[in-house]
Amino acid sequence: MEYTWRWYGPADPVALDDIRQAGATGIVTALHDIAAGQVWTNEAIAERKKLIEDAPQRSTLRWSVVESVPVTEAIKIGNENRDRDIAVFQECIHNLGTNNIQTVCYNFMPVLDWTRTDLDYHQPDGSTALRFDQTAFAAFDLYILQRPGAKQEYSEAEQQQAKQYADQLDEQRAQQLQQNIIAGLPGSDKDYSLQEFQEVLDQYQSIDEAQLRKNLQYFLEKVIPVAEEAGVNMAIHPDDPPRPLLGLPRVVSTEADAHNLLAMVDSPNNGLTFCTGSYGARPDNDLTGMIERLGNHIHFLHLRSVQRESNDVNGSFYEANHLEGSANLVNVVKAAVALEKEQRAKGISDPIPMRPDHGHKMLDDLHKKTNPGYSAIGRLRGLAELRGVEATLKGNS
Ligand code: DNO
Repeated sequence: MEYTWRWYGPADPVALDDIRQAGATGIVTALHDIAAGQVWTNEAIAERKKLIEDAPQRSTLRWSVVESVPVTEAIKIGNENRDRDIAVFQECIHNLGTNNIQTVCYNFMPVLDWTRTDLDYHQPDGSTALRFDQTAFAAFDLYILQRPGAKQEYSEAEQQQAKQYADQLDEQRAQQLQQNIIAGLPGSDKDYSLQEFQEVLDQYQSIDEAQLRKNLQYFLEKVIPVAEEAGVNMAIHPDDPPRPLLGLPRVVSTEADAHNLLAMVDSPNNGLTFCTGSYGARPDNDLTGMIERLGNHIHFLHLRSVQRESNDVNGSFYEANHLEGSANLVNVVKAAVALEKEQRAKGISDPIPMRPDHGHKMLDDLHKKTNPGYSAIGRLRGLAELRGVEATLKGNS
């Protein structure tokens, strides 16, 4: 595996020099300062690449993966602006290929990207983790956002629990919950107010799961040929959490969804980001089996383990240490190593880029400003543990 690290650009509190010391050689980043729907010019890409790669006298980093090129709501909704926005997306892919960046992560989650309710969930060892609490989320949906139609999506018992939860929130905690859900996480392209948020949700009123799949297919049919020509591997990130939220459909949550996506456009460039944290939040996703079956369509690995708090597909979960939690990352790394071996036999010698996804806030992280999930030391621990697993499996430790 190629060891990579997500970097949010020059404003990231974890600097490129820190990343060099963490043992990563690949950088995963995006031009976060360019709004969704705007072109990433050749010049802007080249400039960022230079910043990452030109560091004389120091060990080298390369810009390995883009995470993410944003897909606009117009594309996901399929409205009158989608062709304009797809043309921009195509141009971004073309320009990234020109700059020799060959892996592009993106996602097709309506409105919200990844979502958590608690960004500082205390762990017994004193570190803090990210958590998705289904009851807190329902409390937000039913009693803070007060989304029309929300009630039908929760059972009586869930509504009652959510009500109890909402009743004990003071103003500040209610505000915090709202902030965490709709504006708290790095990488999403928008900060919505509650009202704006509801307005965007409303635009999805007529978009059900089948329609969202059609819109994804339309997008892929236009984008994958451009990616083929540019030599870029497209890697869709799964839904996080992997289930519909707020009445919005989600279509990249399960193994069947992944196969469905690959069948939409048959091309090696039409591939996946295999995120063990996102897929692993569902008990019915068999992670190692998925790696075996999805095989060389996996262009990028996000390795982390969530602890599921119940066996329910809609259950709560928190992010465990990388070698703990519900996913068995030793088996996952084993499957990834086997996949690379298989690929080498077919003449594909490039290792699969992997990043330690998320990490606890721990040690010095606890006293610093960090991007939620993207602390330096928590991820350093994760990367070190995963490298150790790989080295042991390969017998070169
Ligand atoms: C979640 C996050 C991200 C995010 C992607 C989607 O799991 O850390 O990986 O969802 O950037 O494109």
